[in-house]
Amino acid sequence: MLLLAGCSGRQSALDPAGEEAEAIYGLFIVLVIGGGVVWLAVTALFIHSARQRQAPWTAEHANRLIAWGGVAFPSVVLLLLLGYAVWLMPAIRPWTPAEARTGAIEVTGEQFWWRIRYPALNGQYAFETANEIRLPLGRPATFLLKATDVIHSFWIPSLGGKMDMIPGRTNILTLTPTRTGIFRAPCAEFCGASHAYMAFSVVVMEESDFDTWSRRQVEGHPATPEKGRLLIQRHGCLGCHALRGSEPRGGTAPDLTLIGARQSIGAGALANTPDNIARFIRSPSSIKPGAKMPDFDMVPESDIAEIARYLGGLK
Ligand code: HEC
Ligand SMILES: [Cu+2]
Repeated sequence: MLLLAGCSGRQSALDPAGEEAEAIYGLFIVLVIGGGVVWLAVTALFIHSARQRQAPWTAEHANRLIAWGGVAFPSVVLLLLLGYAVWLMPAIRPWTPAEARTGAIEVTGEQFWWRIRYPALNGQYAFETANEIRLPLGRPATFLLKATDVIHSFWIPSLGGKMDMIPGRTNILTLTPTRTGIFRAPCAEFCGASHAYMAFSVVVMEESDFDTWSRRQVEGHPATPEKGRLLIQRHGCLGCHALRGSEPRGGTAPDLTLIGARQSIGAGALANTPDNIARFIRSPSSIKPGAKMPDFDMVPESDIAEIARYLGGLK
């Protein structure tokens, strides 16, 4: 029972919150119970025959046992399992972008963070964000999975199976959330020194909350002449990061437009607090080895605090 308590939670394939995860969970249960029954039956047979202490079997008797127990039985079991898996397959098949009414969310794996682009009607993307995916409850969401540098793997255990992200290729995956909540999705393919610090959060919301959130994202944040924003411009952060409403528009690093509303910073590396944002800016390399952002420990402490306060307030 104590061990079973570990099966629930925001990153567990054994606590499904989506249709595809439920199908995989069902397959898992059938395999565990089926395997358990076979094991018990063989063990019972073994004990039974060991107790009997009969004379050795004739060759004909032994051959019959091999034919039934070693050929017929496994063939039937494997055929049944294959039939079940083939029957299950259409349920976990990806939708083509044309089938998915809502357009497809483009997710790109980068060392060591996730670029996320939401679709607009005109085939462009409506807005870009990073390290957090929000989804409306009950609607199938199709993901176009890409990578820029090395192979990463996209896996939201609570919602479905995993799919590799391969440079130069687009893989498609469709997931349908059936429960609201916040889930964790780790990168599932070793991709470099900070692979273990490469996760994103998935927030499944009621449709009306989702619409409010995406409208906020499209609007971005007004470019008010606040001190924090001016410091971000002055220290050159916008060479890499985009902050919609400000020029220039960098694109090689996570979009910071509404970073204050995210669950975590640094792709799941730290809780999202102004103190942690300051820590990250001062020295990303001490939080994520190999991170592709230089340390900014030469920037005055008061400037970093001001920037962190400003970014934390972008909700
Ligand atoms: C050379 C490009 C570059 C510059 C310049 C740069 N960054 Fe970054 N920054 C990155 C990259 C790449 C990441 C992603 C690191 C990771 O998570 O692996 C990042 C991550 C971040 C994050 C975490 C984002 C998130 O989604 O959690 C914050 C906050 C941040 N940078 C702030 C700043 C600030 C403030 C400055 C200016 C003082 C700055 N950065 C300058 C490249 C840059
Ligand atoms: Cu990775």
